Amino acid sequence: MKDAAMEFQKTPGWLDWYAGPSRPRFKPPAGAVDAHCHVFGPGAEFPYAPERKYTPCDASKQQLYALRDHLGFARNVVVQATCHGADNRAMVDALIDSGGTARGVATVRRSVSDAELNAMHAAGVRGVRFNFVKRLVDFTPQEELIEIAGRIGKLGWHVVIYFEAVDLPELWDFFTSLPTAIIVDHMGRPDVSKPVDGPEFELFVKFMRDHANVWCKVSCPERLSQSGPPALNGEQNAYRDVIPFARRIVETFPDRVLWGTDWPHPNLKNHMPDDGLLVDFIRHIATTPDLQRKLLVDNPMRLYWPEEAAGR
Ligand code: 0GY
Repeated sequence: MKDAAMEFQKTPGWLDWYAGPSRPRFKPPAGAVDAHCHVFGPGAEFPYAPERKYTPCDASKQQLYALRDHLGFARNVVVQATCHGADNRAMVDALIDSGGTARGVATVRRSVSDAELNAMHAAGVRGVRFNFVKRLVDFTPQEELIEIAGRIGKLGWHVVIYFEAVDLPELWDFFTSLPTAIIVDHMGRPDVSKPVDGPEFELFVKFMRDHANVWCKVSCPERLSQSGPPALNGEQNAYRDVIPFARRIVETFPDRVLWGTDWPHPNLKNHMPDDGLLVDFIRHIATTPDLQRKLLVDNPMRLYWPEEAAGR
């Protein structure tokens, strides 16, 4: 049974996602996966969580799948957003409706039952997300997260982690103790005004180099960039300060990188990206057809559709 319809007021200043994105000039390889995107509500059907730190605009599964088709992608990985807390119904509903073309990443608490985990697995969930970005979530004790990681590992799931680069030293021992594959959101949010070979990003590269279970999403130039969007720089130079960081990761770890739109782009303050131009940006970070195929097809298929990847 659905909850009674509720009205939600967007966070003041909230930027809605970009309507009418351009059609990318870069044609993704056949079977490409958008491995980081969200659905928001709609709030009247899937209410936002009481403990949320922001109230977004609605962004439905139909709108997400229309964008997928428009951009020339074939599949999605829908990541539970913090505005839905540990209520995964909107994300799971999107997976069920996708006809097997979407997998999901959930947020769960230690109180989750085995039956709930099994039902999410049947719907297509393949991971849980641990979020350490302080503006998005309240603190969760690490012993609770370790317990969850042990349980979901038995299902063959992985852990997605989201954190700020400055917090990596403090979180290092916890991350390296996790028993599953670990997928880092948005390159660990580097400060791209610092050198790509400076101590902060070197630590992240070491994290990946020393731990073969760590993967990375080379996503969110629009979130990380300080040089800014096409409107400021022209399309050729858009988000140019992010390119060396993303390229370094793609070229050093070509078999452990993923890419996603991050649609509908929560919490952007200054501009809302044209998703078509974000797809065009891929050519700057994965510069050969071989790297592009690994980033967009082979790697996400191995992680989220291993049963199909094995037969390819
Ligand atoms: C992202 C980034 C953000 C938000 C969330 O779950 C979320 O609320 O992930 C952010 O504000 O940086 O990956 O969507």
